[in-house]
Amino acid sequence: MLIKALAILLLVGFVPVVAQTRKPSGHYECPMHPEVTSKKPGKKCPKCGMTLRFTREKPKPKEEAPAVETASTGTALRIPDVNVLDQNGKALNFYTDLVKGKVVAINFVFTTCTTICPPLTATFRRVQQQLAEQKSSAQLISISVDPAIDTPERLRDFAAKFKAEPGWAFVTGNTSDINTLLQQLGVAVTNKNDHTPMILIGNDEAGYWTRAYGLSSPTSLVKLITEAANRK
Ligand SMILES: [Cu+2]
Repeated sequence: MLIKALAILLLVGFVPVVAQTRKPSGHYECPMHPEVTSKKPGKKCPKCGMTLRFTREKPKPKEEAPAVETASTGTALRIPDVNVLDQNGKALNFYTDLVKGKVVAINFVFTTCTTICPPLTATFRRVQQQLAEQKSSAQLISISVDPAIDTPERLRDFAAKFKAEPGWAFVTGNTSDINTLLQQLGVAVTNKNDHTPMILIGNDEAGYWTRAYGLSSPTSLVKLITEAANRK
């Protein structure tokens, strides 16, 4: 009798375990707003309208994502002064040379990407042209999410292909420095093909940062950059 009861208990306990292991562990997450998550597929982000994507990791506890939170609330973002190289092979300190005291727009690309990087980069090109037309300027920065492959030479060719003008830095460096940078900016990716079309727009002097969808129209991005520039 006791054995029978135990067997039933074991069976009852066993079934949910099997069901659980079959379910892929993970959640759906907005590529632009990682704090927006859902257990169910097909949901859209209320902030930007993008469909949430399946992500294997468990949702991050809130205290682990301070960079993301600060970025989306428009307050100061701590930007590391890591050593980087630009497309001309020039050694720069990321914060001091590219961000300090400036209005900046940053996107995240890699040169061998065949999906969103070409349109992201073409959008930045149009943003640079439109800023020049309205006689305003901002430092544009494209950070490689694949620094081991993206040498300065590769970045120079990539920049030339998209007719980047001066004032647009393509940045690479050693993998650990670039990873630190990406983490601080809240865009660390475990797989480069999973990288987000998010761009960061900021006014360092005003301590103002905001995020935008990198494939928005160049005109709407220019508007956000101008708004950031006008912050006091
Ligand atoms: Cu890409």
